[in-house]
Amino acid sequence: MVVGAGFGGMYALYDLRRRGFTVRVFERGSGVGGTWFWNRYPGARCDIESMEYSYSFDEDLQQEWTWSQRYPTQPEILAYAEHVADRFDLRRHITFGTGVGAAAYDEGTDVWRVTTDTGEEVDARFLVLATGVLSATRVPEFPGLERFRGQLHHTARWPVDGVDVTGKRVGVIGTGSSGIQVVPQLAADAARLTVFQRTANYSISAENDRLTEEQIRDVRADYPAIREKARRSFTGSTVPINRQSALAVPEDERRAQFEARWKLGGFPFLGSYDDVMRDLDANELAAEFVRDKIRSIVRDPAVAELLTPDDHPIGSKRICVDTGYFATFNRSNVRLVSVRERPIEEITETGLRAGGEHHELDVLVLATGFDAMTGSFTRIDIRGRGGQTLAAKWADGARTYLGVQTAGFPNLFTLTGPGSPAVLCNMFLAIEQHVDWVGRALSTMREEGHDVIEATVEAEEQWTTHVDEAADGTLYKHANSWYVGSNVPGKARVFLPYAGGVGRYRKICDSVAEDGYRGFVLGRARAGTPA
Ligand code: N01
Repeated sequence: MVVGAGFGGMYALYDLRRRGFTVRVFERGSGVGGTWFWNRYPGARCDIESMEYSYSFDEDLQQEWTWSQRYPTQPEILAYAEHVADRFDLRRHITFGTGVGAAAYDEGTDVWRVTTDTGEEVDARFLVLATGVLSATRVPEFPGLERFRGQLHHTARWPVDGVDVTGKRVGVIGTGSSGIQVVPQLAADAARLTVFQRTANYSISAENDRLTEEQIRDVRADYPAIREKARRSFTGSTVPINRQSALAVPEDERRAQFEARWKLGGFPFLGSYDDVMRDLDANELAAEFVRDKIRSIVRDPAVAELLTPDDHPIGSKRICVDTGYFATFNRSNVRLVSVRERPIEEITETGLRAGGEHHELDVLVLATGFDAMTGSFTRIDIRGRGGQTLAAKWADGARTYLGVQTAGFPNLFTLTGPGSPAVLCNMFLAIEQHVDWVGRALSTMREEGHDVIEATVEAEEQWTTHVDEAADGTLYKHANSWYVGSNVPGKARVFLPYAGGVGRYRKICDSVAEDGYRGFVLGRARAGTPA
């Protein structure tokens, strides 16, 4: 059984089916696409380039699908998901409109008993959670939120029919990637837009453009090599990191390099120099360059100052990629309110009170993020050996082996889970690698007469320590972010992704498989395959 029909679940279905397994998928939404099904807010767009943010498993698919822009919009990515579902006839195995509420491992039969929120009970030998790592939405407990009589929308639960803000008074809480994307779009239509910012964020201009026929042709001609290069790279991208130190070059040369990377747009800016993500002094040089950009774009110096991040290294929180975000604050209908200086006191029937001032609002948008990396797993009542819940096991921080399994939960796979590099790279690359690894494991087990696989406690402990140490070589721990769970009150502060590099991670996973699934115990189920 696969839970979720986003890009992870779709590929898991495709791959396990072609390996001869019987697969059933449950999907909460009414269609495929996962993240791109739910995040329909205006301006939603991927921050990885389209020609790379796509499946590589089928050469015809990647040769035939034509992306229109360098950074694809949500509607285009959703259309791609639907195309893939049709092309590979995936829908007939997917039950839509059905979430999975609980799953319990029966130690007597080695079967997962899964209960859906429509009351169906289904047994499965293997349970693959493709529930996404940025899908469990987070709504802060603002006093009075339930009283608000206007329209209230979380960016990741945006209505299918859209929201018409023409002539309306709109408030947005949150200035992460979602807020930074939605703000310019809402500002264009709203009568008044108020942005409630707690932490100023770094954002790099996307420099998005339409793809030319020549660009598409060049990538297609070299697709297999490009994909392979990305798989073996550190960041999952083909744009190289400049191997020089930012501290070792003269100032004018450094400025020219930052400027060139800024013009390139998006994530590659962080690869301007080798040590930007590893050395605080090098990082500060890159951060100051971006702060200068903000000051040069935003006309009101006081607003520019509020928008200028100064409390965390650049890139230590997931860097944002925007289209016209900072310039939006030059519009006369847009106001920035620092809720750090003027904390949100309450939501009222007609708006929001912050720092003693009441803001009348017709529409309130929560761009407040997710219980990232663990929430979509722990919100399901998953019970492994001895009835232990996954939520309880991970209460002090997620512990996994390779990000793909956790001890005490046999035959349960957490696609792109905590302890894997997924969110630090191109999610498609991460998904394909995990699904291929799981599929290969299940095929090998079948050939060898095994049908139970479980990570050992020792392997899990070693991996969890390794994940923590890998982050020590970076600046990620210097920020409060969803990478460390600090955006969710009460969540253990643990660095969740694997920061040791995508290529290295792949090698480790491959070597574990080649070594007879080192760190896993393989065995035989106590009862036959469930019907
Ligand atoms: O969520 P976030 P997101 N009072 O957690 C604020 C991916 N993504 O949905 O920083 C006031 O980053 C919070 O403030 P602070 C991408 O990986 C990708 O924007 O905690 N404010 C912050 O400003 C991304 O990193 C794309 O002080 C409150 C914001 O809400 C990840 O998803 C697009 C608050 C939350 O920012 C998450 O991004 C969108 C409170 N009580 C998302 N609580 C692209 O591909 C929270 N905030 C481009």
